[in-house]
Amino acid sequence: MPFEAYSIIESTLREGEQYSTATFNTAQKLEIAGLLDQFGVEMIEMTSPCASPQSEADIRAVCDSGLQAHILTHIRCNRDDAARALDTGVDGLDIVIGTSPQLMQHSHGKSIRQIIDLAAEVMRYIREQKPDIILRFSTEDTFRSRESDLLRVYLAVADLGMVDRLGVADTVGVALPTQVFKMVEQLVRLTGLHIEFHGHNDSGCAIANACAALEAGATHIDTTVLGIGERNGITPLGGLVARLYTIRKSYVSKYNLKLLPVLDKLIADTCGIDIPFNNYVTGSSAFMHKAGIHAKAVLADPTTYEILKPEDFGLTREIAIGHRLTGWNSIRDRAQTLGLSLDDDTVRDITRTIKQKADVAPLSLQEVDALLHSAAGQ
Ligand code: HCA
Ligand code: CU
Repeated sequence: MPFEAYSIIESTLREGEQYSTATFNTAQKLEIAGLLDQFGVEMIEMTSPCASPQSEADIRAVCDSGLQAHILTHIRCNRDDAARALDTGVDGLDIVIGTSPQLMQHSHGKSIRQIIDLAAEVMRYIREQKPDIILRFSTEDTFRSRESDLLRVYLAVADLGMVDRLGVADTVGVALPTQVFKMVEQLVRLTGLHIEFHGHNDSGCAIANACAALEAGATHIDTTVLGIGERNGITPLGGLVARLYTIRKSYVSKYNLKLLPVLDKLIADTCGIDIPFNNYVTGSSAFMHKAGIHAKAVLADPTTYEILKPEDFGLTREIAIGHRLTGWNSIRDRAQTLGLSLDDDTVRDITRTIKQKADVAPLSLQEVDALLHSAAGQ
């Protein structure tokens, strides 16, 4: 079954570092990697050692910190980058080279033939140096590449018998779930290798595309905490977890879900941003119920309007009551919470008062409570 044996390649320390306000120092990288490891991600991808001296030192620091997760680094398809990356002691290398006409022309200027030859040379070199390293080969901008070019490259690399995984990357966030499904399904069928999906969110499909990749047989999905990355980022860890949880909770039971809010907050604070109000699981309104009809049903049985259980993530639901859409069931529930015994007619009267007042301006919880206390004479 596709969803039962997948791994997360958590790339907050690589793709995430490409987010506009992300600059993690060594201590922060160690903290983030440690928390991701406790959460249970299987692999952590880090910025290339070629990026800067500090990037190289930080890979070594994370490798030395004794985490369960495999530590990977991300490099261009060339021998020098590979040599520097091998020297850091990482468990795996993620190699990428552009295959779309745009990137072939403006990024590296190589033809498909040259890409295949270079990939073969680099893979051979890596395997000679470290036969056991986890090796992935990916094309960049897969979904704007010519299908015939892609198949030539992937089949040639697969035939070398040297890679553990092939990656497909929706670098510009252009792919539809159906396209991702077809591409992944084809690669699984033709190569029998593990397949990784990396998807950007420019047009809002990053989570759906990751899910489509898994449905088609992908084994690895790239995420970042809060989805941070180049431009508006990639598949968010929390969003992927929410998506898979709602298909079947057991698909995410291998992860320590209660750490998700801690991770989201850590990255938001470190990057100097807020968690978006509508974020999956951890947005301030993710478990907020407002309209009287919703609140009534949720108070009777939360599954009426909740597909995720806040308790599973160490969170609580909230019922907003001081507004004009409120209902008397919510107000009665609040009175009970405060330990006040009010008859139904009184609760209905207070509800009418709240609605009238809220037509002018919403009431705070304290103001609602004051009305309830005064009606109860307490
Ligand atoms: C990049 C591009 C990349 C690579 C993805 C991958 C993309 O910043 O190097 O190697 O899986 O989106 O194509 O992030
Ligand atoms: Cu990317």
